[in-house]
Amino acid sequence: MDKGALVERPDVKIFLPFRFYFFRPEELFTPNTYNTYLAAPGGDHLVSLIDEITFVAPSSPPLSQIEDIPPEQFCNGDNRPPNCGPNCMCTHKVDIPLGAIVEIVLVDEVQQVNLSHPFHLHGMPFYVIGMGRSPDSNVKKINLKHALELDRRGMIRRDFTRPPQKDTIAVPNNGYVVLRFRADNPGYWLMHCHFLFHTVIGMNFIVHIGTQADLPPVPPDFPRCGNHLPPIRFY
Ligand SMILES: [Cu+2]
Repeated sequence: MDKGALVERPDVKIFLPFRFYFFRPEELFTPNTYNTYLAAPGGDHLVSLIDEITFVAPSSPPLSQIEDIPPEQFCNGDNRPPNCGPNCMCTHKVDIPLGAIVEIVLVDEVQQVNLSHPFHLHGMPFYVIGMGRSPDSNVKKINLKHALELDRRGMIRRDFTRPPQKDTIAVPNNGYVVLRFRADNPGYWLMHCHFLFHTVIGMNFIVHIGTQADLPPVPPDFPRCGNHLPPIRFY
C-alpha cells in the first residue's frame, strides 16, 4: 500500500462529470464544421463530453512532438476555447505536477440504466477509495453540482484502510467513483472510457504529469508523424 497517497487531503482534486450530447439533425452538417458522432441504434447522433469537452486526438504525439501541436488545441474545464459550442472539441489535457497525490472523482451524468462506463487510466494504477450513488432519495439523477454538494457536506465517503488498486473501474450508473494515485510517472497518459464506441466519440482526456524536463530526450532517429490534412476548424 502507498500510504502516502491515502491521506485525507490530496494535492490535486478534480471532479469530472461525463455525459452525452445529442445533436439536433440540423446541427450535424453545418458548413465548415467537421462533427464526429456516433449513430446509435434508435437514431440518436451523439458525442461524449467529459467536463463539457469532447476529446480530439492531437495532430502529433505529445510525448515526442509536443512542439508540433498548437497550444490552443489543448483545453480543459477551466480553459475552454471561446465560443466552443455545446460539442466543445479540443484536446482535453489536465496538468498535474510530478509526484502530486491526485484524487479524481468521476460523476456519471449519462445515467442510462444498466450502463456503467469502465474508465481506464494508462501509466499507473489507482486506488478506488469511494463509490456510490446519492444517499438523498429525492435526487433521482446525480450531476456535478449535486456531487460537489455531497462532498461539501462530507457525504462522499472515502475508505483509506484497504482500497483495491485497479487500472479500470466501472463508474456505477447515476453514481460516482473516487480514485487516488501518486502521479509519479511523467508523461501524457490517456484516461478514457473503455467502451471503444465511446472512446471514438471523445470520452477521453489526457493526464499530463510533470514537464518536458521530466522526460528523457527523444532519440534522434525516432519516427515522426503529423496531420496531413489541411487545418480543420473544430470550434
Ligand atoms: Cu462510456
